[in-house]
Amino acid sequence: MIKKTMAALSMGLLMQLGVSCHKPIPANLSSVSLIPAPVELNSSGSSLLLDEGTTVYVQNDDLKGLGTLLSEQMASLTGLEFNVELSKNAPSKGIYLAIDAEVNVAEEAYALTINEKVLVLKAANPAGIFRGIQTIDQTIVKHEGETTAWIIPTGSIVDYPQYEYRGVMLDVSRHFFGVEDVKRVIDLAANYKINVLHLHLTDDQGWRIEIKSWPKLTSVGAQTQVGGGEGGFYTQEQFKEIVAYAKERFVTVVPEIDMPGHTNAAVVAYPELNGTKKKAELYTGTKVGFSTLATRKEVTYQFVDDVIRELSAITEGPYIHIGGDESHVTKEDDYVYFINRTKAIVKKYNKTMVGWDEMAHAAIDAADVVQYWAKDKNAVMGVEKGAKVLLSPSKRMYLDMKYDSTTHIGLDWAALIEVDQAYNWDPEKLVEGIDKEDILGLESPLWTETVETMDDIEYLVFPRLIGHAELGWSLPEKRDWESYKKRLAVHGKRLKNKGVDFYQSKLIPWEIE
Ligand code: TNX
Repeated sequence: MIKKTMAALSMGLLMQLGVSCHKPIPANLSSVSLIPAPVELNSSGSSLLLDEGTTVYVQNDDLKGLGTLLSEQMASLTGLEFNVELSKNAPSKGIYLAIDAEVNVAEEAYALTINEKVLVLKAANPAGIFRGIQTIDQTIVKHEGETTAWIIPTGSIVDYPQYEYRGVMLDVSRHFFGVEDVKRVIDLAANYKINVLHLHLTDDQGWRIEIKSWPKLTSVGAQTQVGGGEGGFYTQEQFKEIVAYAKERFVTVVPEIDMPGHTNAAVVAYPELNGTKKKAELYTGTKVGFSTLATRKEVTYQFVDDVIRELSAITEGPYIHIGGDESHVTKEDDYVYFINRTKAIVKKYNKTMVGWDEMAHAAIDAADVVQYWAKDKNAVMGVEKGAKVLLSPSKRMYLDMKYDSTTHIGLDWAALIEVDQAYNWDPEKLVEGIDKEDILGLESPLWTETVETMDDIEYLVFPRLIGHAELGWSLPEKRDWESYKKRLAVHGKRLKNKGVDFYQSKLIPWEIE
């Protein structure tokens, strides 16, 4: 009797203190489907319960935005609401985000420890916290017992990326996509720890970025797109909005002005820049390699200087991409002359020059980045000149390639790229003569000749980008197709919840309900 009273009393006391008396649900952190696979993970077999009372604490004001972001991501997954509060010290209960200089194995590294009461996410900088938040989001499991509960399995994770540059490219020239579409791409990609958005801003079919000193680039050059639609462009304010949005998600925007080829839209606007004898007209087809700037005229370098100056001023990241691909009507020595002069201009504005692999023919060096897409020889030449390589092998990473011969959009000139073809390869072993230390990272380009809507984007990007994200982040020994396809299967539900119109490959045992 006395015992019972005591028990009731202490129970009452606990309730008064607001301590819930649930028994932790056993769970296994190792069987959670994390993509990219983390470097180190230990499971301790129990779980932390998430409910309306769970608070996200942040160590300082600078982390408030990230705390809010986590609470929003968790809310959209669970339907629960989570408060965000400031707390200098780790709380005894809840979720805690804190800066810790010792989590410094690599840039973007983070450490996660989860017990039955508290989850602590630590990183040396906010970028690491952001990556860790994406992991937390993926560890949340819906437990369906007598009642449904949202839990996070207990254990610990220490994680960091293999490559510092993990990008996705969107061609907004062949078909234009507005600011909201671009933001959605950033959000979806950032969930998988992608940290670069490359915008292919100019091409034969349209010039998509306002340049104040050369206004006809957009008033004339942005008026159409592939198929004859109305095209469009970003004002500098809109571009800054994209850069700021990306920055909040620790994504760097890399703007590309494709030159000296792929410049039909520019030379229609300013015929004095035209390096061919033919009069240029607005173009809505899909051929490549017919246009060039006048590489030996000074006005061209005034143009390049103005464009790079204005673009650099609104680009926060270190990179400016100058294109340099498929300049089929530019003579080789004119091409080299053009790249060399452009390199000096990019340098003058304190940016790092990136260019497609043909650029390796010019006088490039350790300050530059060569983006491998077509030719091993070019990429190796770039490395021999000291440049870093960004890997975008068209046979593995081109998101505009069809999945199989029945895919309703996309091209097939490089390959048919099923989900396994996109995933099952090793960046370090791709090209003989290019080793891990030569590789800056990986990037998945989406060219949009056949891509007209956000649904089209989603269909070609997902799920292949998710596999590329793992290639760029995870250790080679943690990557395995059999494991990956089971983990990806679970992400089907997540993609569906976010309304992503992804390709439901038959190779994946999707768990979509
Ligand atoms: C090649 S990749 C191109 C693009 C096209 C793409 C279509 C590269 C540097 N140039 O201009 O859009 O193929 O797949």
